[in-house]
Amino acid sequence: MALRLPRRCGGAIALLLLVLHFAMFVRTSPSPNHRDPANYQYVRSTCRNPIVRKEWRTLSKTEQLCYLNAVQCFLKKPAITPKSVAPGAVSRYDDMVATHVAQTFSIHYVGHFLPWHRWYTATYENALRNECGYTGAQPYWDWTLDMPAAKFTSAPVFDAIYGFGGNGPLIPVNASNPFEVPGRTGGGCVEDGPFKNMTVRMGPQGSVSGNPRCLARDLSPYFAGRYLGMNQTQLTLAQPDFGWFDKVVEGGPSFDASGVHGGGHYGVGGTYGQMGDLYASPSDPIFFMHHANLDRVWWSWQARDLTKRLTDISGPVNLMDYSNTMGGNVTLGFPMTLGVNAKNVTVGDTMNIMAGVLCYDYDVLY
Ligand SMILES: *[C@@H]1O[C@H](CO)[C@@H](O)[C@H](O)[C@H]1NC(C)=O
Ligand SMILES: *[C@@H]1O[C@H](CO)[C@@H](O)[C@H](O)[C@H]1NC(C)=O
Ligand SMILES: *[C@@H]1O[C@H](CO)[C@@H](O)[C@H](O)[C@H]1NC(C)=O
Ligand SMILES: *[C@@H]1O[C@H](CO)[C@@H](O)[C@H](O)[C@H]1NC(C)=O
Ligand SMILES: *[C@@H]1O[C@H](CO)[C@@H](O)[C@H](O)[C@H]1NC(C)=O
Ligand SMILES: [Cu+2]
Repeated sequence: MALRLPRRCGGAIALLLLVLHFAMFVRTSPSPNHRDPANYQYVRSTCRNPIVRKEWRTLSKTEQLCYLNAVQCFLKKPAITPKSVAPGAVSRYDDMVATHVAQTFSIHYVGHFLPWHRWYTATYENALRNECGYTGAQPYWDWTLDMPAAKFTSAPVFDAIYGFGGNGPLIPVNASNPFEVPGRTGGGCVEDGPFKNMTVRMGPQGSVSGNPRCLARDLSPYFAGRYLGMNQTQLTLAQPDFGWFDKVVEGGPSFDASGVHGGGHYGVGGTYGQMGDLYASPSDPIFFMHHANLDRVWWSWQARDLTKRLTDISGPVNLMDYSNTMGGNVTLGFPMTLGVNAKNVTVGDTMNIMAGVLCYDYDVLY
């Protein structure tokens, strides 16, 4: 399907959006700390006009198509990763997935999990803007609005025209993947929407040699219902320090000990969908919608006590090393890389979404 190209992407509807945006504030009363003008001055030291990330369903239809169209463009741009690094990378989109695949075990269940994924999502947002003419900000998917479980599959993000398409057909679990995500309902190739014919190349597992296959989804409303509700989100936000906050976001590796992070990955990806693949999960464009919301959870948590939380970082340098037997904790100076996709930064560079290398805001916080 040729995605219907909106006549113009950006500008004309800004006024209407401003009005909608304002109406939303009045309705949901965001956390007072964040909107406190004194605090705002303090946060926005170098970022005068942050782009504002909004929830998918609050975008106009034109804005939604402009975003989806920019993703299609990025899927067609030629890769820049050297063949020696990722021989199978064909598109710029593959470049992004390849860097995640290659670093899988050094960016999850570590102290810099949230900082790395903040920089990763912002880099994707910048790429859509700088390389594909997108003029908006990265939207986010507030899954708490699609709860309870019975409402999950009708979430606006799964819309076939103004969304990322829906589930794949049901494929029974077999011996090739014994990890049956509870409540899974799909597993086959996505059957509708703009990414129906998308070619996924990176993965499975650590492979970057190129394994062309379809984009698959395996929705589990049950799993999503268990971990993506306001109850789990509030539990996350109630954590006293970054160490606990990060642990509750990431949860444990078992399905029964998930957090909001795993809730989105397995709720969408199940057993056979890419979102459920720890390595190649960014292959599904919905990944960035989910991670923008996780980032919003983190920023919501930070904004409740900026004085302390703009610099609060801890957690292991090494995978799952929560008792520090293999090494120490991550600190603000800890280096992070996205390969060819962005310049190298430190954890400290990513703590404030409105300073230094970052310059975006959220319309509404938790
Ligand atoms: C997918 O590809 C098939 C065959 O090339 C084509 O008929 C179909 O319209 C395409 N669908 C989309 C959504 O692009
Ligand atoms: C198991 O299912 C996967 C996913 O559909 C499929 O690719 C694979 O061929 C199946 N394996 C067997 C042994 O049936
Ligand atoms: C949140 O609600 C869901 C759905 O009722 C439930 O399965 C889950 O255990 C609850 N989580 C918490 C932390 O209370
Ligand atoms: C690492 O951070 C955790 C909190 O995330 C803390 O409990 C622990 O004492 C720290 N370990 C070291 C060696 O500083
Ligand atoms: C960025 O960091 C990576 C990993 O440490 C390193 O290999 C690379 O050379 C660095 N790039 C630059 C431009 O410093
Ligand atoms: Cu990840």
